Amino acid sequence: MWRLHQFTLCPFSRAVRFGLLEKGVVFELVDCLPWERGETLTRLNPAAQTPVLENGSLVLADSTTILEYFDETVEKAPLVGAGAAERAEARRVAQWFREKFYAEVTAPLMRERMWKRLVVRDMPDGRVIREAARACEAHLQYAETLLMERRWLAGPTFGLADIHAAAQLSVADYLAGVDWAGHGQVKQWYQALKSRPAFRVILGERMEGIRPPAHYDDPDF
Ligand SMILES: N[C@@H](CCC(=O)N[C@@H](CS)C(=O)NCC(=O)O)C(=O)O
Repeated sequence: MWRLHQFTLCPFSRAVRFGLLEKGVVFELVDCLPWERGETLTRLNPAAQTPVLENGSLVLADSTTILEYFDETVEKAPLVGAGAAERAEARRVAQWFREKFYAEVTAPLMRERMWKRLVVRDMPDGRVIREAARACEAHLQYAETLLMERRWLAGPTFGLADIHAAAQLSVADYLAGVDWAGHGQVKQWYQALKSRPAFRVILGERMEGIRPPAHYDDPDF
């Protein structure tokens, strides 16, 4: 049985869970907080980062590596398109959200509204939150332009880019960092994601000590 070492508000773990559930892979969750530098996580992944997926002696770390492994080994629900150009676009948009959106939006929000609250019991820095909100607005605008000409973020079919974007956006939204107003196309796309059973499982979970806004898991937000 696959075991996924993760925590509820880790966007990279969410991406892996979303992909595995879409593909019908059976796994169990092992909750762990990377900042605790636990013995098991550090042994499995010397980088001491979540997510890590293990099955006996096989250990996979890093969300991209894990999702690629399953895209190569499980035929159901392919995550990147059939043609080389389609695959390149899926990877480009996925990386945009995994790296750029994470650095400018998700990571600052996690530090200010999750880590400070749960670990160091400090107040969030309003300046950092406002900067993350400005960055989020620019990313939503970019997604809006992509979705003007496509059904899904990287093309006509759901896949890797949607998974990484949904994972990052859902954590930012949980931490009250997303203003959806004025982004009709993105809202429509996110509504379609919210109706997917795999994503609903993820949205149904709560991180102890932090409550999301009321609209968070509402399909008609
Ligand atoms: N490139 C990795 C990034 C994983 C990552 O940064 N995970 C965060 C939690 S969401 C973490 O473990 N941070 C602790 C650290 O970097 O020390 C991936 O895509 O899986």
